[in-house]
Amino acid sequence: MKQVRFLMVGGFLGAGKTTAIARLARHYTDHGLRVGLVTNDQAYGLVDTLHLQAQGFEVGEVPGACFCCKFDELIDTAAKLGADQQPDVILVEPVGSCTDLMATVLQPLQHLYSNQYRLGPLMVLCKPEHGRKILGGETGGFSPQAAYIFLKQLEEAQVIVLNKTDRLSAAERQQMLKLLGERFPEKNILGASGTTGEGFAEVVASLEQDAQTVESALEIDYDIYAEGEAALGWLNCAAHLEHPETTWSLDEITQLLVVQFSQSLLDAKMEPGHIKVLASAEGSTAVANWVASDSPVELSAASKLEVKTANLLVNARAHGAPEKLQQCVQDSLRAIAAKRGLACEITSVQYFRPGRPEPIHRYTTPRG
Ligand SMILES: Nc1nc2c(ncn2[C@@H]2O[C@H](COP(=O)(O)OP(=O)(O)OP(=O)(O)O)[C@@H](O)[C@H]2O)c(=O)[nH]1
Ligand SMILES: [Mg+2]
Repeated sequence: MKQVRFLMVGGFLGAGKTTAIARLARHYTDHGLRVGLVTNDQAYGLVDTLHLQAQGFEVGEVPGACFCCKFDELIDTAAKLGADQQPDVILVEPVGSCTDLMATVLQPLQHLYSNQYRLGPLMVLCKPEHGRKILGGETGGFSPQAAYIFLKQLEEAQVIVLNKTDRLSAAERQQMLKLLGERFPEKNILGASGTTGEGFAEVVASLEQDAQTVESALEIDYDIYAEGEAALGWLNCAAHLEHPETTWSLDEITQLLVVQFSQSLLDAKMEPGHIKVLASAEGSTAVANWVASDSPVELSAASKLEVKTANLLVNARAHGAPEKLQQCVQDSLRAIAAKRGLACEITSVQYFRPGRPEPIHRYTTPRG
């Protein structure tokens, strides 16, 4: 039986997982390999799924809880990729607030499905915007428990990638690599940029190794982990925007919305993990993102479209109460719509604090 390469790329909210996975998927496709992707979220209506599909990739989605709690769904979703012809490589993106993935997902997969999948090393991206502070002993605007998750993600990595190096000065990059090296002296640590491709040859080479056997599971306190996740407000929402007569720039409004969210969250003192909006119309998409209180809002994908109507998907994760997050998002949507004379209808919304992770499997020692 053909063994499909199974690669997981983790890392904190907004670390650049989806961007890196898209780059890796393009790399493998360019080399003649068939690629399938799997996304994951605590809620439904994922920006990442639509964003990756818009780039032409085949994407399976596991919504509603993290992979460890939905292990069987991950297996079913991965098995359905490629329909009549299996992919050669499956790239998997876990939720950015998840950790202990080695013990709860990868080891069980290796043990139970070794005839189907060949595991690569667990790669974890270090988000520089919060990493600099958290590795320096601060909490980066989050609760100490959420900062604990950030560090546990890196601790269980087999390859750590300091991502977004294009955004760092040589001195900042050196300082972050030094901090990572001091804290994780045994690990393979690389620097790369999912956006520019700098350092990606090394990233690809490191993924060619097989996963190393882990002698014991990550030492982790599930009470702290659960508190860390529950300190985050989580919101997924869908909306429709329309102007009865004139066209408007999809890119400009998408970016303006995230700028408005960012101002509202700054006023509420809610540190963003990742606020992202995907707007779609006429088969094209625009995506705007905000990943840290001291970073600018970015239009990461432009549509260059002038439209009269568009559908929006908002995925927002920030430190603080989900009710406050919902208020900020709703008020911002209404404010921008009113300013531009647009009719805005919110068609669905889910907001909550993530529940305690309850893994289906947890392997504490390797199993043959
Ligand atoms: N400058 C720069 N920006 C990047 C890089 N990688 C990602 N970004 C930006 O960081 C933001 C978040 O990127 P994503 O790839 O969506 O991050 P993610 O880890 O998938 O986010 P979640 O799925 O929400 O946890 C977007 O604005 C990206 O354009 C990079 O290497 N350099
Ligand atoms: Mg993502």
